[in-house]
Amino acid sequence: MTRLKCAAFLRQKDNFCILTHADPDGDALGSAAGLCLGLRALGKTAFVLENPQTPENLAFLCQDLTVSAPAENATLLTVDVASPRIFMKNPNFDPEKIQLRIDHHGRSTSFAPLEIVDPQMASCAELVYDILMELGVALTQNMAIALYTGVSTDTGCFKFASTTAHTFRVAAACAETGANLQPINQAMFDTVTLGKLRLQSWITGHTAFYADGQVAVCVMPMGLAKELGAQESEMGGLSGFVRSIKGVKIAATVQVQENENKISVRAVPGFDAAAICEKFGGGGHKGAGGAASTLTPEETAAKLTEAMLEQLNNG
Ligand SMILES: [Mn+2]
Repeated sequence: MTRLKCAAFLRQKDNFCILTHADPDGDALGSAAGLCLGLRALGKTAFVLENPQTPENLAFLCQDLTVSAPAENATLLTVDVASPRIFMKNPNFDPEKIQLRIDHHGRSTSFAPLEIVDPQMASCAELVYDILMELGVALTQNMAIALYTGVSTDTGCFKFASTTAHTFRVAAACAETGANLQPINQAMFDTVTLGKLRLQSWITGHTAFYADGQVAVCVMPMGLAKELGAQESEMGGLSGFVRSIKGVKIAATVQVQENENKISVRAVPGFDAAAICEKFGGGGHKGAGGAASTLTPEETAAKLTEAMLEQLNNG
């Protein structure tokens, strides 16, 4: 689906309810908020469906835009959702009723009758921006704050290889609204909670290194966050911390949970994190991927390490 056709669809419909994914990140929530505000600016009725896993530091994005359940006649659409496996954990929507998927994940599983998926976009927020421009929406400061949060967080503050000229153009358009973007940068990239620091400290003592330190895997036992006085929500992005250790090309964390093990993989350019995650039915981007494994933690770590070493040697 082109941007033009997507804009035509949105113009024609009304009563939108925007869905994000499980463990929503800045891009999911920023894209949802930006799109919601943009649709409202066109005179439409639009809401973001409440995501119970919204982290505290991102709660400001959709604060005044949410509903707990979609209206009967709602037009359901998703942003940044790569697969039905990661639908948000709000039981009040019917996945069969999703009409449109807006996404930027190259490796993904189709689930909606209408889809616009552009893997050239470093963030879903960039695609939302393009669609809003196609719709003739004038960017407001609130929209800019939402979209900038999506763009900046999905690119690690414009550091990832996925960052393009388009990414900077969208960020520039956000800045041109006069919105104060510095607090977002400070909150997202220049602030670390004590809980997260404790988790990182634990990781430094419990990471296994392979292939001369090029591959690193850290298995985090169930209840670790609680034990360290950290929040579950502070466990996001820890694979990126492991990846930042000098010499590491491919890093993974395994979070042992009640019914499954949550896998997160990060890779430097030249390697493919998503390909590793696909072995567990997950997906993502080359730089970052995720999956869930129902094997035991030991089996998960063994299979994961094998896939990472294979990627290191053949990727
Ligand atoms: Mn994204």
